[in-house]
Amino acid sequence: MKASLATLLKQKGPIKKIGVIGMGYVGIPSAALFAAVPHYQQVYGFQRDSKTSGYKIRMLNRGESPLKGEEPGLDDLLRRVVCEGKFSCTSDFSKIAELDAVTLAIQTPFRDAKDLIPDFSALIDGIRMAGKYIGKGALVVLESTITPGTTAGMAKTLLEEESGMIAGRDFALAHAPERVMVGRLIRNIREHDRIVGGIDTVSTVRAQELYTPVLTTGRIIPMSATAAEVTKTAENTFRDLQIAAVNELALYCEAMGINVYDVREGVASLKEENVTRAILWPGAGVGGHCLTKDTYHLERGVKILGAGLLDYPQGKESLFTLARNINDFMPVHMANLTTSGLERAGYKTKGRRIALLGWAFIANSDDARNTPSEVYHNLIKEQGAELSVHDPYVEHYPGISIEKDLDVVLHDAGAVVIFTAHAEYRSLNAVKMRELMGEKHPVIIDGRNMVDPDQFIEAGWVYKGIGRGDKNTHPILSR
Ligand code: SAJ
Repeated sequence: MKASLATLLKQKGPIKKIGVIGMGYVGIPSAALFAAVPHYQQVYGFQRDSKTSGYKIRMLNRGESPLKGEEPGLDDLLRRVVCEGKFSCTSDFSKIAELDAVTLAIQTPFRDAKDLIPDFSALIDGIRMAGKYIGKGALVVLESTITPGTTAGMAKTLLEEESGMIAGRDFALAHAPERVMVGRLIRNIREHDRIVGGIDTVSTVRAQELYTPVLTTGRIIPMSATAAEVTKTAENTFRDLQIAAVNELALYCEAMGINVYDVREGVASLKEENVTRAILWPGAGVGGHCLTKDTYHLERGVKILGAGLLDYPQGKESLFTLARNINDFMPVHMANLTTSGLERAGYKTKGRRIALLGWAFIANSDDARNTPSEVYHNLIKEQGAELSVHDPYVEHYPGISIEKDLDVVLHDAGAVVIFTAHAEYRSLNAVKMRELMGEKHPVIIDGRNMVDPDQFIEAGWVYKGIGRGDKNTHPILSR
């Protein structure tokens, strides 16, 4: 009679050796934190030695982080665990055979959001590699954000196919979604509660054992693998929905001639015991690798797991995808504000030079994945404008030259458009900028409420801001 998984894990003893497949924003801090746990003996980071990302292996083995941008605590931790010989990075996936646990932190973008077709190619490669080498009693954990049903479905099938073993009998399998944000990776992994969902209880308990030592203030929240997948996709979908709600409100406020930030302050002021009116911030768009796709993972999940079972208003679009459409509209709205702003200054968009401030999708970061700035850039370029891009953090981006010197992008520009809330844009000076631009009525479009409209209006600018219906039709002052 085959020993049960629980017996197998008991015989195997506590987790000592761990592998992390995927050396990116999630995998690197996770591996370093596992390696910092005293009773974890060895941690391997697995990375294919490809032209595009092979360099990471050599950097990591020198104790250097290949992640750009500020990541408090990561550099010191990495240097320490490499120095102690607890962490190393390799492209030799056969080392997985000696491990007690393997986690996968691999990107899961969508190939076609409209038809809900994800691009799981990189994830499938990673799962197959894990399946090829795992031994009896190993634990496999998916940390990537995935369509509900993937762990107990596709992943289980692939692992069993590659290993010739049975999940839940010969090895444990779970989903423990990452919940990190760039700029605070280490803190998020330690302090956020960790959702842990196994395909069975034994797998959940084994995964709890893996993550508990890494947490400081965070707690483990155990549930089933599918519930964990829904939790993760839902928390990002809800955030996207909240942002869409305040973006729609901002569009309404523009049309009604009022200031959305007054309204926001009012709505947020209604507090009572344990109840807050969570109203987020309107803006020029929603970017990043998470909110832009996790709604579609949730939609795909209910389409597959709930096929024929969902009771929903006939012919009505999902509230969640509608929210996606509203947030995807915001960079388009920024283009509309630019065109109407230039018209107020007496110009067509065609032939105008526009200074685009902020290429990163989020403030004070170099992360430009799915940046809304690109949607705007392409739209305005199509209208015949010439664009120059400034960003203090983003170094490179395919097809875009990013300028570090603000004066260079402002020189001879007819309009300035703020897309990212980088801190330095709070101290823009209307008079100095106007001189640099050499325009009688330069135009400014504020997509993140970074500047004081009155300072610019006073200096003879044409001002337009997201949600600023109170200012967007201001009289133009001659200066
Ligand atoms: N944004 C707004 N208004 C807001 C908040 C954000 O327009 O009030 C925009 C940002 O400018 C950005 C985008 O939305 O373009 C996403 O911003 P974010 O703050 O949500 O950053 P992410 O996508 O890196 O982080 C989210 C977080 N999810 C939740 O808070 C539910 C993070 O906790 C997740 O770990 C991360 O997704 C992820 O990896 O899933």
